[in-house]
Amino acid sequence: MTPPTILQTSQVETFNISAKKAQTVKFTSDAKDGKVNFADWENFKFAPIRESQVAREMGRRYFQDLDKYAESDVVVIGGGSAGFSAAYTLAKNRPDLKIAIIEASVSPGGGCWLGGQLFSAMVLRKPADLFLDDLGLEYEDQGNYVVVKHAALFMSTLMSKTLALPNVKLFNATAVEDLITRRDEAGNISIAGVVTNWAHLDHDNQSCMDPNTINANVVLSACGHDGPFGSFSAKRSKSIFPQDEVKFGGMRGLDMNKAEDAIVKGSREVYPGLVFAGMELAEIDGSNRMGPTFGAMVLSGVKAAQETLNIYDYRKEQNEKIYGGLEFK
Ligand code: AHZ
Repeated sequence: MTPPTILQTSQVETFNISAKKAQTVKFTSDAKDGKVNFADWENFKFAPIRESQVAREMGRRYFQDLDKYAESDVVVIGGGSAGFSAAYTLAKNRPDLKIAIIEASVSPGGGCWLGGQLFSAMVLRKPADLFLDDLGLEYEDQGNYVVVKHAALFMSTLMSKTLALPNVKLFNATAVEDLITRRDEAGNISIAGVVTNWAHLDHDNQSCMDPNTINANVVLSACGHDGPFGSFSAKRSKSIFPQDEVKFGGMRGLDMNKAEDAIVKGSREVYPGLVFAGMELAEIDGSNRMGPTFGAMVLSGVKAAQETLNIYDYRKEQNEKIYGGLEFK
């Protein structure tokens, strides 16, 4: 076999030099002297750093966030299109509330990085275009529906707008393993937070790996439809609220027209302190799936956020009563 040809440095340089044409790269960001010029590559140098500085900047902030969000106002489970739309709406409308998003995957976004069958464009039926306007996202108007040129453009914009809000913290690579429950004097159970763990722990080789907890006045679950990860809270609720009539109808077949209205209208507090949004709700209500049209995921998040705010003060008061009026910050 002929060995691969390895170019000598001089050959690479010769090639580059013959292909080069001087170009100016412009940045208008935080220029100190009126211009940013990375192009002086000969004299290019990063400012110095010690490795421990990097380690401490990351570690300190993460542990400060764990401390701050151990008492969250609302926990959103699942960072897909419904979960992020809900978190964005909540955090924007109530800057006084601390919103934690718990996402099992390292890469948040759920099933919303592509349209259907791995195609790029994303279809949203009106009136979901109003949400896109709020995000400042461009789309093609096709009458009854709009098209965003790439689902990833939608998801990354929604994510960046949400994560830039000062009252939101995303804990990704973190799974909700259970729900915190409370029983009031009358014996009624409500949800008062989540039980978490690193998502990538190898539970199979350890006898016990105790989890961590986050208290919250309302939990908003948007874990997606059933599958290896999906519909976690819906499944767990079956044994937490066994006295309730079983609310786990199982998602029905695809019907875009029926499915989208049903999911948005049905987004609500299903169990005390536990609001559902997105496709997890289809599993509870036994409603249809809609496949690759995303208006319902977005507006289900908006409706679920509104339902959360409607019950928030009541659930907070109830939570504090259980602790004899103690307030938690
Ligand atoms: O990783 C999951 C995903 O990002 C995350 N998740 C699930 N269980 C979790 C747990 N702890 C933390 N126990 C968890 N995170 O929840 C996210 C769900 O996102 P998704 O995009 O799957 O759900 P969605 O309801 O926001 O959007 C669903 C969109 C549709 S509709 C549809 C169809 O009709 O066929 N298919 C999809 C994917």
